[in-house]
Amino acid sequence: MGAGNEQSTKVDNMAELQNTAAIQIPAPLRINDARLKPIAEKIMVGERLSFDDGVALYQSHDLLATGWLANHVREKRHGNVCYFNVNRHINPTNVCLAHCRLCAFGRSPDQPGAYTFGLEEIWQRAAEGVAEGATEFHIVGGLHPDLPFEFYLDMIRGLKQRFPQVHLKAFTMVEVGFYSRLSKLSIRDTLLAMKEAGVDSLPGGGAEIFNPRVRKIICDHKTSGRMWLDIARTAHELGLRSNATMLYGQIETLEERVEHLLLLRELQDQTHGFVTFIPLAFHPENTALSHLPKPTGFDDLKNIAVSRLLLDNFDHIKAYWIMLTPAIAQIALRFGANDIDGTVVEEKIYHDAGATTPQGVTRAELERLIREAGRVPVERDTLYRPVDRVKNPLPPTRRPTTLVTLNS
Ligand code: V47
Repeated sequence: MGAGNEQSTKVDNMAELQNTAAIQIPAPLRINDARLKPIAEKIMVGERLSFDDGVALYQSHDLLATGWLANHVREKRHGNVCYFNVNRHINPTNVCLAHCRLCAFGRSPDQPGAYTFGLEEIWQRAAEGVAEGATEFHIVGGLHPDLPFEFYLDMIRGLKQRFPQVHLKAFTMVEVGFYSRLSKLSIRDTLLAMKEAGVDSLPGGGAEIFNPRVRKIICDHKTSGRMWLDIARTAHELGLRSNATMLYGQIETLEERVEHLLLLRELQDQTHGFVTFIPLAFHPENTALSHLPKPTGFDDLKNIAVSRLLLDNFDHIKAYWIMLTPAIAQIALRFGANDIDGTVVEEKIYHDAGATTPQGVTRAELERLIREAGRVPVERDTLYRPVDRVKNPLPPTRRPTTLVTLNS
């Protein structure tokens, strides 16, 4: 039987079904948890959600209704498009003074596994990224006690000089706070020096959970939540856009998650400087909190959906595949996320904490993941401008040895 005939049979069957009184085509949104009904009404008319709405969404087990609502918002903003980028993570050092209990990446200077790359080595890694078509370097590292601020500025200047076409997304608010203390410059002057050297935007890390109760336990020596927000505000005022994150699944309460999201929403109302929000699931392995359970897929999808619904002034919600696993990241594209991050290539922070995902994927693999989820892959740069590979063709393929295909 030809495809056309199959089609007409399907249509006839559908008409038949609709004429049968006993069988009803289900309504597109089915809400089982009555507490979500008034929230759904608000969302459908574009009304802003409150703190209590956020807590109710987190408390609800009606994940399909929450996901449907988040997907509705996501499709209204972005249609069927899912963004990805070709990027390269560079972590110049894992030597870190902070010793956060949440972290498996940081090392004392004399601890086995401690490393610090020299400038030439960093530029070499960057050159490999460029050979793979990277449009972005994502640069974050530990708070090294002995490297001067000039080292980081030289690194950035060297990258900009060698690869002026590549966007430098470098240094979290926590690193900025540390460099400011190190160099005895104000936060504003530290950011200005970074910008002058060639930093184009800032990644969203180090936000964890802003509430001081949580920070005291998971990262007590780190920049406070208030300070993180102040540094982000200053960066935005200076024209440096940034991302934002939330580390969920450690010891925080649902109320503390909502408080965190609403603080980001409040700042975004004022500066419009945040580009994308990335919920990050805590990976406990090899950390001082290794007794805590691993995040569940249910909680991962709920965090994607609730952040899409609460952060009504953020354009983009990213499902970071490294942290979620490609399988959950794919489903997240139907629960509110419109971005799956990038090729990454050499991820250390999550892999030191026991992540079992590959350290990087090819562009083709990312596109396949997105297409299989029924979305249209669009390669973007860091600021979500589409990358035209006709005008800027990919370099001849040179698959690095660190790459693993997802189904291998
Ligand atoms: O700041 C650290 C988190 C962040 C662990 O801006 C951990 O585009 C889980 O911020 N388990 C770094 N999480 C990653 C990050 C990021 C990732 C992808 C894209 C962007 C972006 C930013 O990872 C840290 C911290 O919050 N982290 N240790 C751990 N054991």
